[in-house]
Amino acid sequence: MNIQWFPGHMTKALRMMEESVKIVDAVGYVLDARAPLSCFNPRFRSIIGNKPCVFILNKCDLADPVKTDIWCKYLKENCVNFVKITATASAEAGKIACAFSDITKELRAKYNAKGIFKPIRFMIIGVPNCGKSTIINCLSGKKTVITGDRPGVTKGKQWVRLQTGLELLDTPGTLWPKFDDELIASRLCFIGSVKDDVVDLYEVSLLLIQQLSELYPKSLSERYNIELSESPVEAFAQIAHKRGFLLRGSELDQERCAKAILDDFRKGKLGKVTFDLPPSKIQ
Ligand SMILES: Nc1nc2c(ncn2[C@@H]2O[C@H](COP(=O)(O)OP(=O)(O)OP(=O)(O)O)[C@@H](O)[C@H]2O)c(=O)[nH]1
Ligand SMILES: [Mg+2]
Repeated sequence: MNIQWFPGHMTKALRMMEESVKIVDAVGYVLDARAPLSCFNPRFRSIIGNKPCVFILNKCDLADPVKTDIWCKYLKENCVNFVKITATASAEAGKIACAFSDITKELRAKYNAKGIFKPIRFMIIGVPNCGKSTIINCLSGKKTVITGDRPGVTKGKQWVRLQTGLELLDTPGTLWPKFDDELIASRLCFIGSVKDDVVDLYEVSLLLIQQLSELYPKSLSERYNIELSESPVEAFAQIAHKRGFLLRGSELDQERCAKAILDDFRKGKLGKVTFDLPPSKIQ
């Protein structure tokens, strides 16, 4: 699967993050709970350096709760700071604030001891569309930054000051120039981190069908009322026929059908799904 999407604004964003990390106290690293491993950007490790970092497992409402628990256990065992949330639910703000407060405890104690009042600064990073801006809005209790159900919504850096003394830096979602692993590339497409225009959506939908059939065999048959099939091409054709995605001469309307399947997945209509399991070693 060939993905060519590393636009200039991502190179600029990574450079901006390298600069900005010097003036922040900690990093909030957002992972989509449906594919946490695929959301690890190989460039982020050197950007974060030694800054305290909390992983934010977001979109838990769309993820398989059993696998989310496996991830939480794994992160805990590896002494990684994390919080699992659904950023679209305003009630989750307290959980995020708590996690941010925990990870900056020592720094705040130091400031308090010296009688210094200084805001605590967090930089929020992650692949496109994982919910960075939504998390900032959740914490601020209102729509402060723009969000959207497509990648590349946040274009530049934006500081948001909260009354609680927190300052949050929203950053544009970034990827990396070359994908060596097809599973990772495909999962980033499924969760909408890669722009739909730069990939072959038919190919992406076949990969989605293939992976869902392996991991959640009932999800497609229940949603589309089709027979389970070994072949993704055959399953795709069944869905197109059931849904009437046909062109003249009963040819399949591949583009409309592919978009519909991906859209259903992204809206959670194919059930709560998680593709990635933890690796044997944290990255
Ligand atoms: N179901 C669900 N949707 C979410 C959640 N968090 C964010 N979203 C949705 O995901 C989409 C992307 O959210 P954004 O906050 O714009 O994502 P981002 O990481 O800032 O994206 P870029 O700025 O493009 O990198 C929006 O449609 C949000 O409403 C969540 O926890 N659950
Ligand atoms: Mg954003």
